[in-house]
Amino acid sequence: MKAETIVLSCVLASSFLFLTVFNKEGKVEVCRIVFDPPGLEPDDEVIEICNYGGRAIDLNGWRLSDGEGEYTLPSDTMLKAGESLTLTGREFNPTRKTRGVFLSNKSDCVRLFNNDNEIIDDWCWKNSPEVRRH
Ligand SMILES: [Ca+2]
Ligand SMILES: [Ca+2]
Repeated sequence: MKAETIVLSCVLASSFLFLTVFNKEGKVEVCRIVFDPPGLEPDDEVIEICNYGGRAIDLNGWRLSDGEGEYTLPSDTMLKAGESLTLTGREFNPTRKTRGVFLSNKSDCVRLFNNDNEIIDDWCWKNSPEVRRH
């Protein structure tokens, strides 16, 4: 029994270590938002997702939300290290519903969730045409 407990402890410890390393290498952020585009609303709105980590991240099952609408990223979306994914309103709100992901020009928030429903990034704004982080 004791040996089993030790083995289980080792397995749990290595899982924890793996998760820690995984999170450290996988740094994904919402890096640019254009909520008040010069063109069409909401078609030309932009949400850009950047991978600043050292390895590719599978975005299968990841979601964007503005608190009203939600958009699930396409299931085959891989984001390589150092690359970014630019999504427009044509993708995240193709039906142009105001209750969809429709980015208010005054104040709104965008949240990025992974497939475990954890918040990866959370970004709010007020009164500026475009916001950028880096
Ligand atoms: Ca807008
Ligand atoms: Ca909104």
